[in-house]
Amino acid sequence: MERTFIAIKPDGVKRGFIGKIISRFEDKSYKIVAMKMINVTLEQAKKHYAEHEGKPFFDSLIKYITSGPIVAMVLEGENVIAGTRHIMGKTNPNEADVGTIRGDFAQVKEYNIVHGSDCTESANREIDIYFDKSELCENYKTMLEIVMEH
Ligand code: IDP
Ligand code: MG
Repeated sequence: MERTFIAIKPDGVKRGFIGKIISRFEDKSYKIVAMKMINVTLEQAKKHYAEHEGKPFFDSLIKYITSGPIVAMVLEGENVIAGTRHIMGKTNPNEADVGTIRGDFAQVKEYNIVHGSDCTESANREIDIYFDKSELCENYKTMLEIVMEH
């Protein structure tokens, strides 16, 4: 089963959308394997966004992601990487469809309230940046998993 790293960015936390954003993923029955609220360190931020180093918005992006706590999550499910990016909508909230998180809750490309990994390699890399193996809750089954066993 595929896993992804999701983060509610500092603007999502400050604007009080933690519950609403998590609900979008829970509604789809993705399994929450790990979740915590943390202050991103400069080192974590630079590692996370290494692919954007050198771009005009890089410094501002690092400042943004370290500007307050994020809610970090590991979600699991069938094609969860593509599925969560679909639920989040396009990077630019003005191009994101209505009904997506970014389309419904954000206005500006930079401050788009949520992050999701874009491929398996990114997911594994990002999960490693934010979570210790011991923080992944692998000792429970969702109702969906229980039902699918029967
Ligand atoms: P993604 O978050 O949809 O995967 P990326 O291209 O990986 O989009 O960009 C990472 C983050 O950097 C975006 O979510 C957004 O916060 C910020 N960002 C991306 N492109 C721009 C830009 O052109 N101007 C300002 N910020 C940007
Ligand atoms: Mg990205």
